[in-house]
Amino acid sequence: MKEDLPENLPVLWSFRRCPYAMRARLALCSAGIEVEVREILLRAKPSDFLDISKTQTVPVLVLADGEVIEESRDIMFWALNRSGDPENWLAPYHADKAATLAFLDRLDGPFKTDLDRYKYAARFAATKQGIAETQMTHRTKGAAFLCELNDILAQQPSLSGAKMGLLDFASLPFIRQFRLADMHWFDSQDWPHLHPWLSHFLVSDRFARIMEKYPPWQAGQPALQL
Ligand SMILES: N[C@@H](CCC(=O)N[C@@H](CS)C(=O)NCC(=O)O)C(=O)O
Repeated sequence: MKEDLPENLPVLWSFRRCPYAMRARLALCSAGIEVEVREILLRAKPSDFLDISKTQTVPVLVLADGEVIEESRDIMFWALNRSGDPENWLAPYHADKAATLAFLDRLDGPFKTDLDRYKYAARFAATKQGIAETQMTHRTKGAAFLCELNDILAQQPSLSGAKMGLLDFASLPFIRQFRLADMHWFDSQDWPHLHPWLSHFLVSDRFARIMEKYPPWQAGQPALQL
């Protein structure tokens, strides 16, 4: 975290534990793009954030010219394209755009739905039995997707191909969350290729860097850099 920043950096409105914000931060770091980070509390969003964000969700990136990029996926693509993609994260996209977008749609659509209903089942059912059933149904569906990822990782070192890239870093924060719902259960699953892929990420300097803690942003505070 640096405090002495150049002026007119893009501003990233972020929330440390949000998987969407994590993948945006991962892409910005890979791209080497300097941004001012403004950490917010989702239960107390500052008015400056509410004023610029249509969706009122994080992450949001505000460029120096005032352009606002609201979707994490768009922030990833913006950062990688803008920087010339130094780590070649976009290799799978260049190789097969339709398959890459279909993967991201599946991840952000059905898998994220299963993740939320598994992790926060009490929000989706009224009785104890209903909660338990919701949890099991969506854990099973999410696990089927994770089995598929394990099978891909049996064939190649990463979801993106020979090297870690867009598909890996777009999905790892969500898979981490799926594990956190019940680590004992997750770690006991027969996914011999998925487990080391996730663990490697969780102990990486890359992950440590984007998980640095920032105090919630307040108007007038010195700018903090990612
Ligand atoms: N489609 C958005 C979704 C972002 C999103 O849903 N973020 C959550 C936090 S993980 C959020 O800000 N929720 C608003 C809230 O909880 O008030 C993206 O990909 O950036």
